[in-house]
Amino acid sequence: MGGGGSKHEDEARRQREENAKLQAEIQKLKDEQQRLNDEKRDLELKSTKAEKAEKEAELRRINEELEQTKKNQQMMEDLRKSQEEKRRLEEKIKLDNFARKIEEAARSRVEQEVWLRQEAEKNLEEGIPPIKYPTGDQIAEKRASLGYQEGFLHIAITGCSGSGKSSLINAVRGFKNPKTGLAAFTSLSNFKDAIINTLSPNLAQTGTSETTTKIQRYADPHHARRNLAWYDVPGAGTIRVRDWQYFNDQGLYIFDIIMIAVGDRITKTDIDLLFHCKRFGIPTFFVRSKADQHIRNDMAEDDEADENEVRTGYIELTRAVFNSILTDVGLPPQKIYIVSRDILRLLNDGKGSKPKVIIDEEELIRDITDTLHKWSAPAPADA
Ligand SMILES: Nc1nc2c(ncn2[C@@H]2O[C@H](COP(=O)(O)OP(=O)(O)O)[C@@H](O)[C@H]2O)c(=O)[nH]1
Ligand SMILES: [Mg+2]
Repeated sequence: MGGGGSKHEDEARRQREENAKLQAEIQKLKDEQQRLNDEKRDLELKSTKAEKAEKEAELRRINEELEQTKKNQQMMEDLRKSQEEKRRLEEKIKLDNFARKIEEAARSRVEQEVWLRQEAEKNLEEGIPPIKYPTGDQIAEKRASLGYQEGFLHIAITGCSGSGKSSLINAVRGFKNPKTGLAAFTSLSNFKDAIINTLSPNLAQTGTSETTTKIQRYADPHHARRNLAWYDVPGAGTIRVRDWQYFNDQGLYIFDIIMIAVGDRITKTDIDLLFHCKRFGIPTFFVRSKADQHIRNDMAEDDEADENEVRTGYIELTRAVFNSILTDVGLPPQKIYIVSRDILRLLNDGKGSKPKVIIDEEELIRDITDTLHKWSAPAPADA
């Protein structure tokens, strides 16, 4: 070997090379460390990000839950408030209704008294003899003789002779009129009917001449109306006495309800009856019977008449006439029930057939039944 290199130089070179190697090694390690550090930082960064996101999500969820709970609480509170408000309103309505009822009762008592006083003064001025009112004894006597029973609703049907009173009494109880006279003997079954009818005190006798001479009481076969007593009163027009005397003689003042039947036209007698009922504070049902007959008659007057139109015209005219009469004589407005015997019977005979044409028959029955229920219902204890 070129011998020129000293041992010392070799050593130095080797040392340098060794050094350089070490340096490279160190650098490599440093790089590695750097890489690891970076990786570590990266990893750390990533994991904190994920953790943070998770924490945030958790936080959001908690917030949402909190929000929801708050909302629920608010809803419950609102609900409670509105229920309380409703209860308060209901309470108020109940009290208002009660107050109104008392006020109405008081007002109608006062109105009735004022009306009676005015009437008495007017009669005095016009020289009309004062109305005679029954004494307590007379009332008790009439009640006993007519079979007035506490807890029963007593309805008298009055009106002129032939106005259809007895037919109404039969029909509202679901019965046909008894066959009488010649008609009873036209067939064997009619004959049988006639015998049954004669023997049956349950049917009100009907006919063109007045058949009722004294007040008759009839029970109602309907279970729902078992506390209703019907009374057939002799025709008002048949007795020639002062109008109030008829009312007093028949003892009409003892009745709970008076039904006035009008057949063909409204007469002074019918209006007098309305006045008497008002004097005695007795509610009335004003009934225009025989509607079928009237409509048939109107139809006969015009060949081209349309039945529906004729019926509508008849109903409107009847109501208008009645209203204008009431206004003229100074009576408060009230309903007029337009009915036909046969329709009333079909609605009440329990066979369930529904007549095609109903005018006021259903309403009449409903209003009577309602009146009965109000009558027999015990007074509410709390209102
Ligand atoms: N077509 C028809 N005839 C009736 C009606 N109501 C009663 N009548 C008849 O009118 C007549 C007198 O009836 P009635 O009930 O005896 O009258 P009252 O004298 O008031 O009792 C009788 O021939 C009944 O058949 C009805 O709604 N339609
Ligand atoms: Mg009669």
